[in-house]
Amino acid sequence: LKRVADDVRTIAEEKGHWFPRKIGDLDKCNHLITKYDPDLDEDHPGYSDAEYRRRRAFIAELAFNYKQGDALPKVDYTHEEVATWRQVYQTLRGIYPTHACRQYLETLQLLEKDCGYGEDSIPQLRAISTFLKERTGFQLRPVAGLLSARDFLASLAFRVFQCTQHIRHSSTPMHSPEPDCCHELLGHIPMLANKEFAQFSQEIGLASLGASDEDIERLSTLYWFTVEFGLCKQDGTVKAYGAGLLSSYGELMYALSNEPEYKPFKAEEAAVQPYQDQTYQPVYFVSESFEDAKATLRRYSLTIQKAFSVRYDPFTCSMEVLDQP
Ligand code: HBI
Ligand code: FE
Repeated sequence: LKRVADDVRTIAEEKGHWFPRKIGDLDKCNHLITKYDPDLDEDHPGYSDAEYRRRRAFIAELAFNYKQGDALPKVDYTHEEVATWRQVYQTLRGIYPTHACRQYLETLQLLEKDCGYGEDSIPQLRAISTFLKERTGFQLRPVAGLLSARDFLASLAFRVFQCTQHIRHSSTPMHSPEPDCCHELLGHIPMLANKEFAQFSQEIGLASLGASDEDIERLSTLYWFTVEFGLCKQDGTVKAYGAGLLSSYGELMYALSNEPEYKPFKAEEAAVQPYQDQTYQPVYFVSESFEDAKATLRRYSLTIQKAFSVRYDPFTCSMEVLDQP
């Protein structure tokens, strides 16, 4: 039942990489990276917990069976899972007012008011997807774990966010080596509910379609230092807008302390900066403002060289491919 990450190489590669042309093609953008899988990684906190692994397999199966357009699966979370969520929610919620950017705080409040966000239950993807669709046109689809950068970025081009539905192991509520619902729902969703942010997320996605492996690597590194670990200046202080920070109490405190190195955000530099996925980042990029981060990312996306350009048609949920040789 395991989907092993494999680098699919086809004859199409000679003409450029395959990419999804219509939203239903996202059913094929399902290549998982098994680096942090609880069944395969001995260092995963759930590795020696058979019950946790059974639960993970059950939730993974919901994602494997999902087809574009299906109703999003609901998960009946256990007491233990909700207790982990509560601990994460309470701890992080307390520092958001001082550590999170304004845009994040605004949409988090809306999610609390209109979308069941709170410490007492784990919000369901179905309700969140409906909420997002009304606000920014983004929708969710369930995914079993860490996706290949190419597949993950391609989904963004369709304003689809691939979202895990399981929760981290209860022994490590403040840390997860892989994405889980705390990371997605507290880190990514509030930002995707912001119109500006939704737009540049889609633009990174559009730039990735059919791009070379080297460009995918640069785009995903840029994604890492912005969407995941970005900081920006606001009212004279530095605030977090990156999802990896907003879903990790320890790293959020650290990132806004005087320990790490700050660099002014420049896309060309961030796109090739080596990064850390095992521990806190030694370097963060700080943009002059949220708007500046957006404009800089957009400018960079437009520099990616391809033999064609794409435009998303929201009426048919498909890509128009232009200037194809
Ligand atoms: N997969 N499920 C999932 N969630 C992410 O946030 C994610 C991913 N794959 C790659 C990725 N993020 C990024 O770090 C970039 O490589 C695009
Ligand atoms: Fe993420």
